[in-house]
Amino acid sequence: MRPVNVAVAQLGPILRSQTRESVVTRLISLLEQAGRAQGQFVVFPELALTTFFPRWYITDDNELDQFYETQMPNHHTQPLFDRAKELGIGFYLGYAEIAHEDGKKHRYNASILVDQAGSIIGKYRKVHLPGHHEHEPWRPFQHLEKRYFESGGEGFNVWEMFGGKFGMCICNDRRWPETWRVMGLKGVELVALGYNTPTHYPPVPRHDHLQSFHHLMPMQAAAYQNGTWIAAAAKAGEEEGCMLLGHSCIIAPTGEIVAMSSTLEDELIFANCDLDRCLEIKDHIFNFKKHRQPRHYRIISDSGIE
Ligand code: CDV
Repeated sequence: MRPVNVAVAQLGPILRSQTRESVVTRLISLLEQAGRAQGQFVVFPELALTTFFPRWYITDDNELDQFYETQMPNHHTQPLFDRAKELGIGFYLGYAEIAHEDGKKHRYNASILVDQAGSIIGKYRKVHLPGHHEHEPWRPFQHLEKRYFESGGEGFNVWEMFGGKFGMCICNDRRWPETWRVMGLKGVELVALGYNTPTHYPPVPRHDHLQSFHHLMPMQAAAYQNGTWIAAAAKAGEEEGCMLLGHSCIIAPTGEIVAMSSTLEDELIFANCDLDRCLEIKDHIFNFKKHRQPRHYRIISDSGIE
């Protein structure tokens, strides 16, 4: 057995007026609650330090920059790292990143894996950016991720943690089978992810009632098809007039949901995830070495859409 006591820390809404200090205080409170319940690894949502700012068209770069971190940890988030280290808890955290690389300023929707000693051991930059690039006034709210972020260049990796292989992705990535299969091929055993999913999808509003189904169905399939645990944390509830899906969850390698949030507020859910259970799938029904037929899959990576 390789058990890891995983806690998913769902967040309720974060208003635009709320300070980083007040948000980090909420994160620390959830971390401490997780610690009291013997949690070893805590998963926070996507863009967990701010409101979901891509819902606004912001033309002033200085105003936009307020939502990003230029360093991690920084003076706002250091107390979270310090408390996690004291409690011996690892965590996943999503945030907006400004990076200065090749003499240029880059913006990413990023996440990190922090080990029990408080060190960042992994960084991920969101690959699948949903939404649009230009202001679309017909929408009740914008989804300007394509304007405010670049797609990450490092792809989907896995890192050694808790004696297993941990991976990361962010929100829209969870809908793409390729996200999971790449990590699956790298032997992933637990994937942490955060999300901000509006329950209203302006381009196809007839799917609004399916938001929870379209959130759970690809992750349950992915957990099963790749033999991995999945821990998914929502930013939930009505945030600045936009309702965000809850249903934070932990999914077993069998595809079964073993824990799910029941509010749209700050809430913790737990599962004791035995990483050895991944072998029930990886060694048998989805034994890649024995059963995959990659020669028939080339179009997926070679050419994409013709
Ligand atoms: N933050 C996201 O990536 N949200 C998208 C919405 C816009 C569809 C999602 O896939 O949940």
